[in-house]
Amino acid sequence: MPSKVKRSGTVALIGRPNAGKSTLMNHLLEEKVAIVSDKPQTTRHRLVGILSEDRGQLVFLDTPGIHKPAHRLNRTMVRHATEALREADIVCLLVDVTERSGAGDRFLLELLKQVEGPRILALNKIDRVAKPTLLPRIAFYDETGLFEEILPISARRGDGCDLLLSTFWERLPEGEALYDPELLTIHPERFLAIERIREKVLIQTRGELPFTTAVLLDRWEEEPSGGLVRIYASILAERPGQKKILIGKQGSRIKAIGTAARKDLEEFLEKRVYLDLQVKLEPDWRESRKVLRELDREVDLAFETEE
Ligand SMILES: Nc1nc2c(ncn2[C@@H]2O[C@H](COP(=O)(O)OP(=O)(O)OP(=O)(O)O)[C@@H](O)[C@H]2O)c(=O)[nH]1
Ligand SMILES: [Mg+2]
Repeated sequence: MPSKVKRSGTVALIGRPNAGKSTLMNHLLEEKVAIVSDKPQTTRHRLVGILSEDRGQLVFLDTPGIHKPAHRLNRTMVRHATEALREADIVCLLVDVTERSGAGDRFLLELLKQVEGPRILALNKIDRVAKPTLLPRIAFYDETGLFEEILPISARRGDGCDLLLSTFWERLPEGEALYDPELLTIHPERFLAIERIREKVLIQTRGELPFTTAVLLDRWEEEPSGGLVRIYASILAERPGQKKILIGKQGSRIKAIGTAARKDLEEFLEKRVYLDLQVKLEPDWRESRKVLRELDREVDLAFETEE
């Protein structure tokens, strides 16, 4: 009997910062690949998440939120997103329905006009608004004529996500898997580990620090027995005041970050973890080619930081 035709391709998750792209990817994969926080500009690279089933392979491209870039770091972030948008077989725009639409959304709609493949709109965070408020939103996007489907979802709770997933599968091109079906992602464990540390920094600093921190891996040592891994990393602060916030009173904040990160990493790596975190002052690191290159080193992406 001839084997059934398989489908395989990429779906780019695009949107403004904080729209819920990473939450959606993790939910659809049923695994945490991307870190999530309530601060905008959490995702800084193009992240690959792979969903393999008998019917084929769906490869998600989670992207940084599209915004007006003010630093070299941000220009690279936005470039990762626009490249994913152009390369993907399907583009899914996520819109946070709790936010008013504005110039940023109009810019995204303009970008979407350049896309040749199917465009899907996911109106996210419907758990936070009353249903009738969605209707004018749906009508507005419908009138643009850009979208094959407009689906209200809650990436956090999962509402509407099954339907969204079938919408993707139906539109995927025919073809063989792009990646080994055993893989969940293509990023190295080390990159995913330092991202998890950065997530704890974002969570623990809440309203006090915006998105100006980065985590650099200094050393990663595994014991030959494999039971323990020693991770040495630096948290970068742009200004002395930020360094103080990160360290906290008598080191309380950095200690809390370290404890939360170590617990998370032990579960993730399934090993005992010794974690050494240092806070380093690195003024203007968002403009520094050297720092940005170092940050990119672990991601294992083909992209280069902007020269
Ligand atoms: N109430 C609610 N919150 C959500 C939903 N989806 C995501 N969030 C929250 O929105 C915030 C941002 O989520 P992320 O997944 O990090 O958003 P993102 O689009 O990846 O953001 P960037 O990477 O910064 O561009 C987090 O606090 C999420 O928990 C949702 O469906 N409902
Ligand atoms: Mg994200």
